[in-house]
Amino acid sequence: MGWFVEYYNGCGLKIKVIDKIVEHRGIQRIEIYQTESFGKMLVIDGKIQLTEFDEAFYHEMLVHVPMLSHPNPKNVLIIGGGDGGAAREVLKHNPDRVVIVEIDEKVIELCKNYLKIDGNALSDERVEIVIFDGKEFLKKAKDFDVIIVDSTDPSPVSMSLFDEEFFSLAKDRCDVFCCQSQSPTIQLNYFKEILKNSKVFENRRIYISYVPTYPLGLWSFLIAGELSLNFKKINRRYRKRKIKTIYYNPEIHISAFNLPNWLKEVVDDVLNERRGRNA
Ligand code: SPD
Repeated sequence: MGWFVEYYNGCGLKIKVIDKIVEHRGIQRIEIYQTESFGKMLVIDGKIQLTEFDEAFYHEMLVHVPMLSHPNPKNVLIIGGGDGGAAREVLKHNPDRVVIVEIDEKVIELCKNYLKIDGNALSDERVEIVIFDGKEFLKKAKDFDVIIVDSTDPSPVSMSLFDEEFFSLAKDRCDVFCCQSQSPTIQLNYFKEILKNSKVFENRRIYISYVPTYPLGLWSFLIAGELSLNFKKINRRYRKRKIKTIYYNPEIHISAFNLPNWLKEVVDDVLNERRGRNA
């Protein structure tokens, strides 16, 4: 069929597509493609959200780092995540209840029918799906053990999930919070904004992962709350919960917090409210 190209600041990723499986234009433009090398691919508003080839690299790191930071996560909130990949990973921890708050019901419908990466999580009886704005939901929400934000890139639809008010609401409603925080290499402004806006969390930390089909391959996550970076503890929980993963392991969990010097400097500058080299 041709090539799909995702453009970022001054460069782009070009992926050979065989077929467009479905497209819907509503509050977001949702497309699902069959690619030549990466299986099916979900694109929202022109940005790759996942490919079958590497979605686990992202979802496992987004989910297992916060879930294993908690001693007993039974009640979990996912904001976004309408494709069901994050819920699939959360269910591996045997929670009592998982609430997915997704603003765009078409994401759920199309992913359930055409993408099918959720491992039936979207139909699991422990999973409750609420079609609503994530921030508005939080205003009235009760407490969760873990809140995970699996959002799209900042856009008019998702922007409210990245501001100070959102982080402040989230802080009051969970023990452990985690969100995706964009590419620190090619989306540095977004990355710094997220870090800055989350200052309500006293002990927030950044960790990174490799996701080949995301901008420049290096992806970041922000985690906050009651954290533990003790390898023995994380490893014990991973084994006790009998988690099976293809990317995540407790060694990677700990090492993901070791940032390269340039990124450490950016993070330190924001945390200390300094105007650094990269301001
Ligand atoms: N451009 C990459 C944005 C990735 C964040 N969202 C991914 C959603 C997959 N569940």
